[in-house]
Amino acid sequence: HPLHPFLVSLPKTEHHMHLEGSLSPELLFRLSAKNNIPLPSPETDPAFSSVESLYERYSSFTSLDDFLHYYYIGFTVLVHESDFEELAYAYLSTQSREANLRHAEVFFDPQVHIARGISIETIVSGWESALQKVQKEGVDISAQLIPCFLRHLDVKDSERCLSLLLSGGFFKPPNPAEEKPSSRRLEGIGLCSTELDKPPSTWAHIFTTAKQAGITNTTAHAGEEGPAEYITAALDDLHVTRIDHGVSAADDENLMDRLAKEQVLVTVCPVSNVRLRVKQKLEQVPLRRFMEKGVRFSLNSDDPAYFGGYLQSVYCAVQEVFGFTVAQWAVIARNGVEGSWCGEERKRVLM
Ligand code: ES4
Ligand code: ZN
Repeated sequence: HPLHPFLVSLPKTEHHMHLEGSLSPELLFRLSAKNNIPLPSPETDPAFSSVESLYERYSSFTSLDDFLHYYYIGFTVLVHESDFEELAYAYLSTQSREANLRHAEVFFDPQVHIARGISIETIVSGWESALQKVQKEGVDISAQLIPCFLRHLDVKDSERCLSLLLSGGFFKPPNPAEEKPSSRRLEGIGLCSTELDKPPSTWAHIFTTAKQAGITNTTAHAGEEGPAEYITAALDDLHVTRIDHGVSAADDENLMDRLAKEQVLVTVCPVSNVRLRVKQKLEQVPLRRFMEKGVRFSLNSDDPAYFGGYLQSVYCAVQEVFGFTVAQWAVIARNGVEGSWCGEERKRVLM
């Protein structure tokens, strides 16, 4: 494509990538061996016969829950701080070089790790080491880690997790004298996993408690498999400042107006939507409607190791189908910076 070199060099932000979703089958098998963590036997599930057969299985997910089954098996091999560091380093280092990624906000699911006896500190420390290593190599990238509460577990589990996050001081600057935007170990919270029959209102008190504790950056997966009503509920009941996925918004004209008026950033994951059969084809992801309506969106890879590609391949797939102009790409890039949680100083550098 004639715009290909432009699209590669375009400075990018990514706001919707799950750290555990960057665990490749290669690293899954390697960590399984290193940490002595058995995977399902090939007799139980032939997908685990080889790296190739696992990739093959990943290419035919039938739903969000079908994917989440494999995604949570992947978690089991992540044990040591160095495992999380390796995972984070691979993402930050590769994406800054391959896609000119300049700012990343990366999700993780603490509840599943806590249930396995892995502390939040282990994950956050591994992440911080990886970011420092990449920055020491001279890469100009900023990045934040965002814990997500999980809807497939009882909300009481989210309550326990929030308590651990707050008592662990993760939302405070390591040095209180240095309080400024983006100086905390964790910069916000999210909500993800299964969406159907899990209305956002169930998590309202979690988000209220978080706000009272000074957490202002909040987001939720809404309108992926769920209806537009769940997006409205996330805005009204959780008071989130961002919406993850949000593709169902296109079914509700009033909601589209509201998202545009309130300048809510929608973190769209077009390739993920096709892989999880939220949409049959890329063409059906409502990017053109969003663009025409002035609904701000960023483009994201979601779970790149599971959905067939990292951020650059998402940009290329979108360009192939939607054929945006250079001016439209500039709008997408600018909205991504505007909607980031990196603080005004960093935003000025990225603009
Ligand atoms: C996710 Cl694609 C998707 N949707 C909801 N929750 C998730 N967690 C990881 N990937
Ligand atoms: Zn997601």
